[in-house]
Amino acid sequence: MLDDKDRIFTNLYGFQPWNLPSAQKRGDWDGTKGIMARGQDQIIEDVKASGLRGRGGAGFPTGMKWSFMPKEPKDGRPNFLVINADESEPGSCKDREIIRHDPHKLIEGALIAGFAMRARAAYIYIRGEYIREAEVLFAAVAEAYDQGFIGKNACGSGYDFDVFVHRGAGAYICGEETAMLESLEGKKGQPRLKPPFPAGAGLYGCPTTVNNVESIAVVPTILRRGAAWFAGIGNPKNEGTKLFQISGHVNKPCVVEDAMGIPFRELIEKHCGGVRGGWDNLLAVIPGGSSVPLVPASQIIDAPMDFDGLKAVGSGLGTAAVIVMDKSTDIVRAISRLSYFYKHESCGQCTPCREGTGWMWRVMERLRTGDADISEIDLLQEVTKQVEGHTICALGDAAAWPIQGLIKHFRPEIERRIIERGGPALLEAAE
Ligand code: L3W
Ligand code: SF4
Repeated sequence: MLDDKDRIFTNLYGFQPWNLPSAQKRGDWDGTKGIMARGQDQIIEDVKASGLRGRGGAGFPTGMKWSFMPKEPKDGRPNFLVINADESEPGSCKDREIIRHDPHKLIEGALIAGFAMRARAAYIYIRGEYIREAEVLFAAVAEAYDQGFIGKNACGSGYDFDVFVHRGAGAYICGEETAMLESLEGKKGQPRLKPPFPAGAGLYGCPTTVNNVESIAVVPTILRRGAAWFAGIGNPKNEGTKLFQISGHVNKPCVVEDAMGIPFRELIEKHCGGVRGGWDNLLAVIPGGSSVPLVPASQIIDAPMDFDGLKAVGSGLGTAAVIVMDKSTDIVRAISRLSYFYKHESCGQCTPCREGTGWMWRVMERLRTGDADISEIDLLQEVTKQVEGHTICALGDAAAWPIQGLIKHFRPEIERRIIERGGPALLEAAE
């Protein structure tokens, strides 16, 4: 579906060095000063026209987000850009590839995005476990400073712009944008209530935009090749190219760039050599990282892999971390494991999440072994509804949705285990 000439991440597999001379041969930092000379408002208009939507999971329109930033500093407060490289969503591993092999796309994007939003600096918050990636990023930032691409008079534009790399310490919740701001400020990484959104009060109370690595890294290419080029790829309201990260029961798991909206079957056939054991062996897919509901085989096969196409089948694109499960999967166990993950990563700040995630995991474990009452399936469903939408951040929703998806699509499998095990209700009935 995507022509090779339309690929943005031409060094995704690291066949060439990541360093500056090699990045420049791939086109990075080419005419950056000229792009900046178009002016801040024009850059934001171009990004809006490209249709780019945030690549960190929520799909919020990037140009619109940038336009929320004040054009003049208020009360002497500078604007900031924060780049979310705390990639921790189970299944997600695309930002890692960008940083490993194409870090200059990210740094150039940081300058252009930061300039457009009148930001004085960008903070790249990188996941603590990404040790080698952080080393590459520190070295690439140093190269960019040495060449005068960032720092004082960046690229000879007359604009001063700093880039700081900040390493996280291993907490999933610090990928939530306001927890990230707390963590950057040196505090415990706990999400803030929104509103105010970061554009109103973000880092140190200053106007801040938080964008995902991929969202920022595609910006220089969009501005070089034109908004219309990017908008011409994919489907309406779901434009552009996208990094898909396909793991699980396919013949060749990979990270690959293709057009938004590519049908699921085509994505898997073209890049992964098909499903392990053939298409009849497909059980279900989690198409967007662990926070989105699973989709059974029959509904995913022809689905367009974009925000709206996956919403239509009751799920979401998320980060496009596609987890493929064949019929050998213990689906109840798989979702129970995710429940454990969310219980473990809850920051504990709000009661429905702190208590609910532990409660949901414990019931999920009983459903896994069959040691539950049939009525607990509905009770669990009810508890997920009490957690969903009643918490400070989206982690509560993320813990609820996979369970809702499991009950919706695999209820007979849950019931089978309880019946075979002779759960409490059945025992009572027999007495
Ligand atoms: C100003 C308004 N700004 C929204 C901004 C907001 C944020 C962005 C999207 O969660 C999801 C989550 C994960 N004025 C605004 C406004 N904004 N309204 O727009 O906001 P929101 O609340 O829709 O989403 P979020 O809180 O950013 C992101 C899901 O993505 N996810 C992925 C997680 C990915 C990772 C990773 O490893 N990269 O953790 C997968 O599904 O669960 O639902 O910037 O401030 N009126
Ligand atoms: Fe913390 Fe969970 Fe509340 Fe988010 S929903 S703030 S992770 S307790």
